[in-house]
Amino acid sequence: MESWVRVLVLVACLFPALVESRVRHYKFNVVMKTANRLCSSKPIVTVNKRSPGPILYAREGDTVLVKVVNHVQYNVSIHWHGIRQLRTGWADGPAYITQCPIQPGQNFVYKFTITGQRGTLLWHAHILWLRATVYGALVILPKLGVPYPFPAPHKEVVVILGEWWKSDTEAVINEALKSGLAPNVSDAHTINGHPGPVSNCSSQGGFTLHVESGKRYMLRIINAALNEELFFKIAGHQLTVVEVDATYTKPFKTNTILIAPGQTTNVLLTANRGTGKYLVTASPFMDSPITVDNMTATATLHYSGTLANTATTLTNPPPKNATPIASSFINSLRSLNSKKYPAKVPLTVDHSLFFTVGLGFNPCTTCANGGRVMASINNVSFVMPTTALLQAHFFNISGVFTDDFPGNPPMAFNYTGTPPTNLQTMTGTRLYRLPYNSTVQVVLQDTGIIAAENHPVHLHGFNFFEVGRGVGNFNSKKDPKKFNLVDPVERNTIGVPSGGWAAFRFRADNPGVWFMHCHLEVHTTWGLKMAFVVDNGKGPKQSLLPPPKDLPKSSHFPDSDWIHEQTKNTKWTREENKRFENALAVYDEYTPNRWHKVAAMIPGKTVVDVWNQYKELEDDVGYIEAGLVPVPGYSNTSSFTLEWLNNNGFDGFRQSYSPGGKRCSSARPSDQERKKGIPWTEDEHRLFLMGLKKYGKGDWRNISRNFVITRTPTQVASHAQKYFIRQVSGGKDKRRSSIHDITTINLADNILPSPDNNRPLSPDQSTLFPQYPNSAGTPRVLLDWNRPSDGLAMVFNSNLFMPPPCGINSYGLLQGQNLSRGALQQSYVGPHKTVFQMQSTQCYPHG
Ligand SMILES: [Cu+2]
Repeated sequence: MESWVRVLVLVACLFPALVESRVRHYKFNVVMKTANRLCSSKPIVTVNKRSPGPILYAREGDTVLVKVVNHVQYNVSIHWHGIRQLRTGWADGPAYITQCPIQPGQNFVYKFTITGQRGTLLWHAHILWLRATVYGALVILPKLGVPYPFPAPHKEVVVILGEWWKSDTEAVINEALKSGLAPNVSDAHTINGHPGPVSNCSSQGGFTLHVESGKRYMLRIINAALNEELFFKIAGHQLTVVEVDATYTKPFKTNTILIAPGQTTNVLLTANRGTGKYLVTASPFMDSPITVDNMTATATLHYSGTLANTATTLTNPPPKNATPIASSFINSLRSLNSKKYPAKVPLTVDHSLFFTVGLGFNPCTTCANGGRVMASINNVSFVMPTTALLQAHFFNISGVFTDDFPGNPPMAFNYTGTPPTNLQTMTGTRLYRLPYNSTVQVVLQDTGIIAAENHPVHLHGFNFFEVGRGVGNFNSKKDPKKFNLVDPVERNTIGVPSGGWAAFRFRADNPGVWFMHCHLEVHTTWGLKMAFVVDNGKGPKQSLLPPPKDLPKSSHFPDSDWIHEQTKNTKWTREENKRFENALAVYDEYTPNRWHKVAAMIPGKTVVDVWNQYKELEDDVGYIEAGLVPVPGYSNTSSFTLEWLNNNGFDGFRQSYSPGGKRCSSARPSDQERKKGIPWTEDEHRLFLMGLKKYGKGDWRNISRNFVITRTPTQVASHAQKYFIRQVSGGKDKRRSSIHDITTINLADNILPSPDNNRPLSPDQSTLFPQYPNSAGTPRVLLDWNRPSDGLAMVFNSNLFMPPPCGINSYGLLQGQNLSRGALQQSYVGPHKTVFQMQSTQCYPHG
């Protein structure tokens, strides 16, 4: 051996950390597949033709690349549930929150590094209700050579729980949205994809967990169900809980575990019986009067050497309303809090938030009961944006969201007692802004509106510590005294008890936009969601990284390659500035590919250059406005010729820009025809100032929407620009007086309307009822994909029911389709029989 090779090998042995981190590549082909369950078959969306999908294995410290190729007719995005995504929020996955969805025929490589985490998590689709079948386990092994803090198991097995509908799940939720009522519950629960033997239906078998007597196993249990918390137990065996949500816990023994959607639990199981078969059950937990799927999914624990005709030892699942069993399990959870794995609970709180979570009821003339069930946080039902929030945040795109999410409910009431008379919720795309590294306490208070209910609330981008929980109303004086700040359980999904509250703390050390929502999919759909926007820190590695090159296209930056262009020249000449101003005037904020076009008008400047210049200009105007800076270089009005063109036909252009093209989602609701070329009236200007006061500079869309309703956002922007110039030019200006001289100082506070109480239906809400093109006949599509395992090119003939292109919108009704379940089912029935295979545990990373 060459000596330098020997040195390398020696280094590798002495410093395993230097070589152990690996890059792991996965390919997820999202494809349709006909699946058989409960004596009926239907086409489902799958990853690599499997549901549950492939297990993603990695080690702590690894970088994971997953190429997701969308071969189906839905828009798709995948969420790596519980992965912290430090500074890489672009790979988090919730559609319209951190990315535009991957459109049919498109692909995206999710790239993230797993830092400081090891354990079991899950991945799932994060759009529509696709996660009903698009889900799988995410197993993070400790770094090479690092042992578990508990006795090593002989073998590890993934046990992933799910829910199965005979009907198409998109049809189920669309019907519900149309009627305003709750969606149908599932027809069965599943364990590794199998409901288990079902009466009246020839057995398709069930999952079998093979064990050898005397050996120790680790079960990585995941609840991937859409809408139900589940109990899990095994006849005749105790389970030792050692980890939840990829954080180690103090080990404790239990007969039954409780697991909410989005949660994971690792348990050790000792096969301490000689032989035999033992029933494994997954059954619903629901301790309020809400309809659930009562079916118990079953599997079998099978000792090697057991005779085939041996009777299975049975067990009764807990009653579905077994609150004491649920509470006892949750109250037993504690962080391991060892020297190696300390519980870093924030001991002080910078932001103390009190959020009510629950249902509501809003008017709806077309709905069955004249209204629709809603859900909200602090009475805000979150409206999904049409531009991804993270992009809007990173690129400072105004009008997509506001950062005024209320830290407290708008009105105090007896949350778990008599509900208020008005059950209506507000709507909005409102975020809560957090400075980098601030500490946050959130108390989630369930409300009894319509019905009290458990809410498993999931926070993206962070783990948090569950410092307390209780029944009834949270008492801000007494309850915090009982908080556990020593070894509270650390997780990413917290179960808010029915008619009670739960409190958690976290440190906002991950810049980006982070979704928080109920992990009961039905509640999320109804609006029980919000997001935090965490600002960049000032230090190194405290900023959100730029978006990846292949991030699915949005309306604002259809060609996202631009970010990777190099900055060429940071100095700007007077001439360049002038060109820049002209370009801004020509291409307004709604212009697709705006910065490319602006850059094209200034020779020698790249897209990044103009972007930076724009940011600086914006800051300048802000400072000038605030009176912090004596009028700078731009003082002389003749050199500051930022006269924005007044609506030079962009509305028409916008409308002709096809929503089927590169937009993030549905077509931007077309602005009504508004007056063009007509001078602003004094009243309009006053309304503008009110809007400016309410929404701030830049949110022209909301100012147009809620105040100056006679003007488009572009017109408002243009007007604003003139107004600010007038302000900047101040006394030096010798021009005639104008309405621009009316400033906010002239406005009496008491005349400010409160548009939130009385605002028209937000255009964003119209995305609930989009117009779909009717699908012409049964599509017959030919799709190619490579199965990563064998590399064979396959031909997929979807000569079955396919929904119309839903790529455009997440919350669409299938208009023009027959929505009756029977009709759908009939069209699903096919001769295909599919066997879903349990993932074997032998595909560990070997590096
Ligand atoms: Cu909920």
